Amino acid sequence: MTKRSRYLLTLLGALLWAPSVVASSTYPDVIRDHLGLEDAPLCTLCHADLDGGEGTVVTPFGENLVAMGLEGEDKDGLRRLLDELDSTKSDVDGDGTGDVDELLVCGDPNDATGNDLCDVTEPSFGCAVVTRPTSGTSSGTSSGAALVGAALAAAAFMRRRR
Ligand SMILES: [Ca+2]
Ligand SMILES: [Ca+2]
Repeated sequence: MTKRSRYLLTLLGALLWAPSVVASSTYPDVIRDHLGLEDAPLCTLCHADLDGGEGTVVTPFGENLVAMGLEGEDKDGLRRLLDELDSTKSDVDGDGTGDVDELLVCGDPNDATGNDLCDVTEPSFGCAVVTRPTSGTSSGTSSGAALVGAALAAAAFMRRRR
């Protein structure tokens, strides 16, 4: 095995070890696609902050989905529950407009005062890129570690060639 092939195997291993960041769509993407929205809603539609993650669902909309049986990584279940929310005209904030109807017009189903969900800056990170819920830690951290490992392997290889 040549040094080059060892290097390539090391790099490939590091990349495979990294969590799949782009391969799996997440709940915000499922909501966007299922409802035909222009943009995916922020993680704070359901979660306490933009990091998302298990045990951080705190909003009325998110708590309602959990009460209806939604669990993590159940994209089909989320689609089914969105249809159910739509057909039952669920209105968790009690402002007279259904949750799904609010999402369709950038309204906030968690806020009866008329906040506009589309009038916010999208995060460049957060639950929309977290795809490994079982780790309990940020996958961004392990992804970064994998990339650092790959960079170190490349640097070591380049040093040996000199
Ligand atoms: Ca409402
Ligand atoms: Ca509302």
